[in-house]
Amino acid sequence: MYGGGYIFEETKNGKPESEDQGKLKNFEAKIAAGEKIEPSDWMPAEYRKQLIRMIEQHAHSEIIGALPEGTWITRAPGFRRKMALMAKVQDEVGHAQLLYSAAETLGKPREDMINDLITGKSKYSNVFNYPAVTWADTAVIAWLIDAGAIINQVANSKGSYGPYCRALERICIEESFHLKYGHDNVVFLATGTPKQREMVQDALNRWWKPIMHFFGPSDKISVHTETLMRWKVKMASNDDMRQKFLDMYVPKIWELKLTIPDPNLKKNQTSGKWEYTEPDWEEFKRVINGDGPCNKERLAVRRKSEEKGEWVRRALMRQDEQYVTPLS
Ligand code: FAQ
Repeated sequence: MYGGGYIFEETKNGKPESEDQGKLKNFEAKIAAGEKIEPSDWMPAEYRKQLIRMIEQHAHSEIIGALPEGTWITRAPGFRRKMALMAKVQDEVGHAQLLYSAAETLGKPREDMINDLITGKSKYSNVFNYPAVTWADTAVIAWLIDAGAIINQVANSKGSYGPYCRALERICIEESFHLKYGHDNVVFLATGTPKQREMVQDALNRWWKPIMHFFGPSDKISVHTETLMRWKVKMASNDDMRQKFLDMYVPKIWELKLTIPDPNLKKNQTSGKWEYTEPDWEEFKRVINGDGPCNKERLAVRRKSEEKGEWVRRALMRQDEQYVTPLS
């Protein structure tokens, strides 16, 4: 079992169970047959470890992902947009809850996951370390980042780990509402006054690079893809997901007569693949390792809400019968 100190190896007669070739064969045969692996099923320690890493990072991304757009709730133009944005942000936090629950089925306690987030030990998506400078940024996030998330998550919802796949299915249904909301906002701005068009073009210029990074490092340098694809945790490589996004969304962006800030972006008619300027992977590494424009701010907000909510959690857990609220 998953235990204190995160020892993932299960042992049998002193031998790590992950070395049990018979079980491994059955496990891989099940995956090859398209069956789901459930929490009580035997799984190799590395599969468990990889799933915890990926689902936990995904959960953190949803909860931190609520912050860039969340800062616009009070400033959204008009009551209708304010309500829609509030509902979207609330959905994203709900996705985090679903994902933390899915990760918990693998044995890592939620408190430990939150602790790893706020101490900077765990990663979360690069994109949420950039600021939403204007209202148009929220439109671009809701359209294109949600689109990228859907491409990734619809594919991976057909994967091998039952609890994660079921969470992804539900998340994708909600994300598709977000995408429509984001598209509506982008179209409104792109077909509006020259100032509104300029705002949305500026936002696209700011977000293009983080969006290209969003799908993960190129297949040449991706660390985990091979193992994760073998075990059907990832159903396509980072580059293939990026290509799919370009295929689906570049034409839609061009349709709005917006300019994509990459002079090298074009579809190679022979290979059928998009060519683009290789994203700066050094910048990507800096951002995911804590040195992006908003990393410190994002984690400070999470730390603060963790501190402020501590009394509620303690009261709920009834660890302190004599509990008094901070106001008393
Ligand atoms: N950001 O070997 P690979 C959303 C790390 S949800 C940060 O290729 P892998 C909803 C990676 O962890 C968005 N780190 O890794 C929303 C690894 O580091 P490690 C989140 C990244 O796992 C919308 C290292 O680089 N989605 O947006 C990123 O095979 C709007 C090497 O990379 C998910 O989490 C990145 N972009 O592939 C919310 C989906 N890419 O752990 C609010 C599930 C890579 O060794 C508003 N995750 N890294 O230290 C996945 O599909 C995969 O984990 C990838 C990365 C594709 C993200």
